[in-house]
Amino acid sequence: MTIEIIKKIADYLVAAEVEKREVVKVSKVFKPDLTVDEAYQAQELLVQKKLDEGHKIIGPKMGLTSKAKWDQMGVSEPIYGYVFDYMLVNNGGVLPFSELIHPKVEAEIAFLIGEDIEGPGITGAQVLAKTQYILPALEIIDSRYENFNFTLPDVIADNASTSRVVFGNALKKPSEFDLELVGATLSINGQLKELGAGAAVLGHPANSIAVLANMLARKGDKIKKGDIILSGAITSAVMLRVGDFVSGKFDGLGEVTFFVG
Ligand code: 0L1
Ligand code: MG
Repeated sequence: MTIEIIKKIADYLVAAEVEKREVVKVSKVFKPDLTVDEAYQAQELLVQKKLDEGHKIIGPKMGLTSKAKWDQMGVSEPIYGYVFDYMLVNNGGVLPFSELIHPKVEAEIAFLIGEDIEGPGITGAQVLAKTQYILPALEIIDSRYENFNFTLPDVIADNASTSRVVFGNALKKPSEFDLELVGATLSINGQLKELGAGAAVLGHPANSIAVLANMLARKGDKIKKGDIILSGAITSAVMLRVGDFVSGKFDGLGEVTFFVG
């Protein structure tokens, strides 16, 4: 019975994304006692549907990686989702607003992984040793839920609100940086909206990737060589509107921009 509900949840959320319409949270429509494990099962089915349609995974992504977001959601662990190839927007390119529901943008550091990383027990230092490059990124999140009203299982099932990503052009060795101190600013139409440093992401962005490896290990999975992984938001997320020119500047990693068309 539960598996039937989980399938319905995955179908419902894929349809909401494809049809670009906000929906009532799945914990209200399908299962008020939806657990985190069941939500990840629904996310796995959603991911499988996209793979079956021919989309390719760019890498997992981490969400809810700041103390502020934990307090807001009443949780004490981050979540993960998956970025697909159809979600990529060119640096300096156009993000078509009509493809999305109510998008927000946040600044993140991404990790290009050089060797498989298999938990449990992975540390941030081990992640850094297996990271080929780091690169700056702007993540566009677009919760499929009406009025951003969701619980933790709801957002997990919704692929952690993943929607679009703009990667910067700089590929830098992690050893050149003290990533907890890397600052980022997020500006819209030339106005500074948010700022932060890498330490906002679980104390150090590599810690977030280590947590991911350890979470994936619970289901017998691992981080794979070649994955490009968003480590979590350095800044708060900012609502986007048609006509916005968005710029994220990262200390030592350059600028990432896009225009909302
Ligand atoms: O990338 C993320 O931090 C996902 C956040 C999920 C919650 C939201 O949509 O705000
Ligand atoms: Mg994010």
